[in-house]
Amino acid sequence: NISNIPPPLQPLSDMARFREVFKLSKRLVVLTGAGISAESGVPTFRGPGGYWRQWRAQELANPDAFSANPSRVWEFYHYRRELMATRKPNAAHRALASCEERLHAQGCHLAVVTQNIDELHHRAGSKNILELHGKERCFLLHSGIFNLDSHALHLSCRAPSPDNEDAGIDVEDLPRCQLRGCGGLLRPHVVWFGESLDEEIMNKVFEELDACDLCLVVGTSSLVYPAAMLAPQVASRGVPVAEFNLEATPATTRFGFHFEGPCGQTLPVALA
Ligand code: BV8
Repeated sequence: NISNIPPPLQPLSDMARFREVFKLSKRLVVLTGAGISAESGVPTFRGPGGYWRQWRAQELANPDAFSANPSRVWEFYHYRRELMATRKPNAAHRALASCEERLHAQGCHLAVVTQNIDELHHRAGSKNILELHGKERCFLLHSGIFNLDSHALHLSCRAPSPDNEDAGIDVEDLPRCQLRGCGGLLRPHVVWFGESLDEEIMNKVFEELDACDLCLVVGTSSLVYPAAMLAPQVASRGVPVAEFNLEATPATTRFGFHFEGPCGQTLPVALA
């Protein structure tokens, strides 16, 4: 009967126990998602700010949406890029950066593997960062020249409220390649849904994960693949994994530690 069914695995939330493990760690990998930037005022994908106008990010962050309506997708990314002009790293980003510096001085190693494109880890001072899904700068499809300007985009309202109309910017007026003789339409330098992740970056990620003796998973819903399978793979090797989130996720029961709360508060305590 029901009383004989063992309770689901309740991950430890014993900070003292985690810190014993952390003190022995020589090679740490920290996987981060949108939740680590939430306390910087950057909307997450599935939280309250998860919609831009009437669309979820997933409906815009894909090649079909871009070819169907490049103006709308560019407005979405321009809004997100402009938002970052007034957003700063929070205590969680800073705790990771100072922990990386401290471990490095002790001959140890910390790598940040992030799904985020907001570059807040860079701005907080982290050095060893692997960006799974790119960064928000636009780039040419065939050469890595970055080009951020588009007068028409600056004019468009871009505001996220659902009753805002599309700016309907002519494709000729969207960010274009400045290389002589090209003039091609630029796109954001990110990995969209349905696009493969960069092989070189993934190889480096697997090297870090294979070598780590402790893994943290911070502020991700663990819903998007292949990022969502990385920490469970580490846990399946018997390496300790600690999840820092506001709530349980589909991956929580795979991990030995789960610390519930805003990571801007929990992570600095864990890594002190
Ligand atoms: C690929 C860049 C091969 C762009 C992003 C069916 C089953 C399984 C997989 C698939 C499937 N169908 C298709 C797929 C593959 C698909 C996928 O996984 N889909 C999902 C939705 C089912 N994946 C892909 O397409 C990937 N490519 O697989 O290539 C291939 C090729 C062709 C066809 C098929 C496969 C590419 C995925 C990358 C997409 N690009 N971003 C941009 O940013 O605009 S994804 C984007 O969402 C993020 O980068 C991130 O990766 C992802 C998830 O977001 P999170 O970071 O987790 O954020 P979220 O809002 O979801 O959660 C926030 C969390 O933080 C919450 O848990 C919340 O509780 C917590 N939190 C909030 N505040 C705090 C907090 N925690 C702590 N403190 C706080 N203060």
